[in-house]
Amino acid sequence: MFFAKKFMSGLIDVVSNIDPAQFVPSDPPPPRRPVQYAEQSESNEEKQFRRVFQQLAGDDMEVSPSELMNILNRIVTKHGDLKTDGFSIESCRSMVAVMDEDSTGKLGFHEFKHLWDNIKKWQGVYKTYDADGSGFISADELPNAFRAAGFPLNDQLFNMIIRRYSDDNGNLDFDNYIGCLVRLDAMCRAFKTLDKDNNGTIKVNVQEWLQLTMYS
Ligand SMILES: [Ca+2]
Ligand SMILES: [Ca+2]
Ligand SMILES: [Ca+2]
Repeated sequence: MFFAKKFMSGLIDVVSNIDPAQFVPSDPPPPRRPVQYAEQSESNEEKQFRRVFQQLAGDDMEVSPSELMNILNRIVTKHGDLKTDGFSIESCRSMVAVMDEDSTGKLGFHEFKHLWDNIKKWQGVYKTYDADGSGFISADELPNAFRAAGFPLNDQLFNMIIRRYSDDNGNLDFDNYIGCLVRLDAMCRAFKTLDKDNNGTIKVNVQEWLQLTMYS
């Protein structure tokens, strides 16, 4: 009886100590609007960002995975305090896929700005929670960093993230950290969209499941 009770409470603990309502994924980018209208209603910050975007994106006005890789790698070389072995094309393809709301295969202005704002925000978290200044987020720094980023996961999920994204010593470098958070954020947003009645459970068919997992 004692065992059963302990087992049950342990089970309930595992089920209930993670509450998707506590996740704070970023807001989705606004829907695509006609360029003329979009430009009229833009804030100064958006106008400035649009000029930078035009230079980065080139003639097609969209950022491809390889363009994203070049942009990010150019930036991290200027930040010596962020340890990284560089953003790989595979990680950039994944980031484009999960941010690509309109399925063009590249990032348009609002998709890119959404990603950019998140990277800036999470870079601040990385610096703050790299408590020993090693340039990496170690396994014991990771839970607080992820909580600060808006994702209060449980130990099981933190350990899974370390297994998947950290190196042999349990250190998460900057590119792996950003790749992981972009994906986590996008998956939480997708979950919230699918969880229409907000009860913490979703029902997906195989088509939806494959769309979600294979284009990511
Ligand atoms: Ca890396
Ligand atoms: Ca797109
Ligand atoms: Ca550290």
